[in-house]
Parts: sequence; C-alpha cells; structure tokens
Amino acid sequence: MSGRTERSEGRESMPGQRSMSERSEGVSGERGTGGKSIVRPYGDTTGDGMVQVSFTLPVPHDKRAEGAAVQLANRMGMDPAMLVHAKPIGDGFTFFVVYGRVNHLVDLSTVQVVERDFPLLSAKEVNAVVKRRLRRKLSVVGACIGTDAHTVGIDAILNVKGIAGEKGLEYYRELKVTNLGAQVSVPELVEAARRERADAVLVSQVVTQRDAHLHNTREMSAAFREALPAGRRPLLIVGGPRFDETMTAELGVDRIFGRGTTPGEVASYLVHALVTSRKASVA
Ligand code: B12
Repeated sequence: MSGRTERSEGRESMPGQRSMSERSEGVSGERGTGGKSIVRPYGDTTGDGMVQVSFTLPVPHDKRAEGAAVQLANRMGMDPAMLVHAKPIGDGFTFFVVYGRVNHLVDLSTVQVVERDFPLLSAKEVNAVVKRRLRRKLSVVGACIGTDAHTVGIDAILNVKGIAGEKGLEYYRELKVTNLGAQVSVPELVEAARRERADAVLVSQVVTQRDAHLHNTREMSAAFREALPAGRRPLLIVGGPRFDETMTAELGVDRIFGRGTTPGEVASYLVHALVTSRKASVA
C-alpha cells in the first residue's frame, strides 16, 4: 500500500553514529523490542541503513557521468554512495544503480496508510447481500480515461478472468458490468454512467507522466459533480499502481485502490459502500 509519513520522522545522524534519541529508544535498524517502532534500512548487516536507488541522467556514459550519479546520490543523503551499475540507454542518456548508506529513520507509528475498513466477502456473499438488500443488480461502469491505454489493470478487476486466482466482477451474478475499455473521454464516461444507471464508476489510470492520473481523475470527479446531484451520483472509484490511497478528498473520489488490488476487495467495498452502510438510499 502506498502511504505518507509525516515530514518530521526523518532524523539524521552521522554515518556510524547513533543519536541520543536512537540510543534511548534502543534502535538497532529493525523494529525495536518492547513496542518500539523506529526502523532503518537493512542491507548487509542489521540496521546499516543501506539502500539502493536507480535513476537516469541525460548525459552520455563516461567517467564524468558516473561522478555525477554519485554526486546526486550524496545530495540525496547517501553517504557513502557506491556506483554499482551504469549503462548507456540510447543517445545521451545513462541509467545508474547506486548503493549506499542513509541515516534517515522511519517511525512506524507516524506512517499513514489506508487500512481496509470493510469485511472481505466471498463472491457468494456479495451476490447474496446485493440480491437480498438491493433487490436489483448493482451496475458498475469501468474505463481507462484520458489517453491511457493500459487496460490490463481494469480488466483484471472487471473481466471474468480476474487476477491472482480471483474471478473479476463480471463473474458476480448480481453485478452488471459495463467495461468501456481504453482512452474513454470524461463526457463519454458520464454518458455511459447515466445510460447504465451506474451505482459505481471504476476508473483506471496507469500513466502518471506529468501527473496525468491526478489531472484526469480531478476532471472526472468534477464532471460527475456537475452532471449529477449528490443523491444520484455514482460511487467514484479510481485505481492504478501509482496512486496515493490517502488522496481521496483531494481527487474528489470515494476510494482509491493501488497496486495488487484484487476483484474480491473491490466487490466487498462496493457492497460495503453501496448496500450495507447505505440502507436508506438503496431501498
Ligand atoms: C503492458 C504495458 C503496456 C501495454 C498496455 C497494454 C494494455 N492493453 O494494457 C502497451 C504496450 C500498449 C503500453 C504502452 C505504453 N506504455 Co506501458 N506499460 C505496460 C507495463 C509493462 C505493464 C502494465 C500492466 O499491465 N500491469 C499489470 C496490471 C495487472 O497491473 P496494474 O495496472 O497496476 O493494475 C492493478 C492495480 O494497479 C489495480 N488497478 C489498476 N487499475 C484499476 C482500476 C480500478 C477501478 C481498481 C479498483 C483497481 C485498479 O488493480 C490491478 C490488479 O491488481 C508497465 C510497466 C509495469 N511493469 O507496470 C508499462 C508502463 C505503465 N507503460 C509506460 C509507458 C510510458 C507507456 C507508453 C507511453 C510507451 C510509449 N512511449 O509509447 C505507452 C502509452 C500508451 C498509452 N496511450 O497509454 C510506463 C508509464 C510511466 C509513467 N510514469 O507513467 C510504464 C510504467 C513502463 C515504464 N517503466 O516506463 N504499455
């Protein structure tokens, strides 16, 4: 799961040194005993702070380029920084892997993530709840919006084939799935949601260049807010490997699903959000 940490968590010390607070908290680079939650990376030996990063610089591969990569790593807080891989990738670009020590610590107690706050149901349970409580099929409309053509993720959630041994939402008898496919415009999506009387709209965004996933999601949620009054607006769900799941309010959506999501989680959330916790409006 993606997550954010409060900025104050990273305290620094010199390589090989441990600060007073680290010593008093018994930090040894792994989850401390006695309920301590300060951790640091593990490379060769416990708590040595070693990490590996990779990046590309827009320079041809030579000694200067390698020096530039090490300098960048130093500026990122890696000290010492060891270049372990450098490879030209096309004209004027070099890919690097750098291994080195950082002195930052992470306080697990300040890490913010979105925990699953609904029960995981089987397909049979989902169907039973929808049938008994909604008394009609639950309509789901899905799409990849904008110029994004990466449909594998949304198909994994929607198509019968599914993913990770779980069948997709099309397999659920009480769900009616309309998969619009790739490169769907926001007006097309709103129109399809109206036509299908969508209870939920599922949008996938995989391309994140220039924050396209954020812009497209904001445009989509704004369009639904404009097109439909609050009571008639479908549940808005976005998913993709690089979303921050804590950004629902900023993006104007009800839920964000990240990498590794399974259809069962999505179906269970739909039941939770649209049926079990919304008794009055679905009768
Ligand atoms: C396959 C692939 C393609 C295929 C897509 C085929 C298709 N029909 O989907 C093709 C070859 C067409 C392609 C094209 C391009 N691609 Co491409 N592609 C990939 C690749 C290798 C795998 C993506 C994938 O299928 N993952 C598997 C699925 C199952 O995972 P997922 O998408 O994360 O989905 C899961 C979760 O995220 C979540 N989820 C996803 N969506 C949703 C939606 C909802 C509602 C929910 C609940 C959950 C959910 O659930 C899913 C199941 O767990 C990735 C690299 C990678 N390894 O990820 C690059 C990658 C995504 N592509 C990339 C790029 C740059 C491109 C191109 C721009 C390349 C080019 N210059 O032409 C084009 C863009 C085309 C376009 N207009 O979008 C970049 C994106 C970089 C960025 N920062 O945005 C990546 C990361 C590669 C890279 N490292 O550079 N690509």
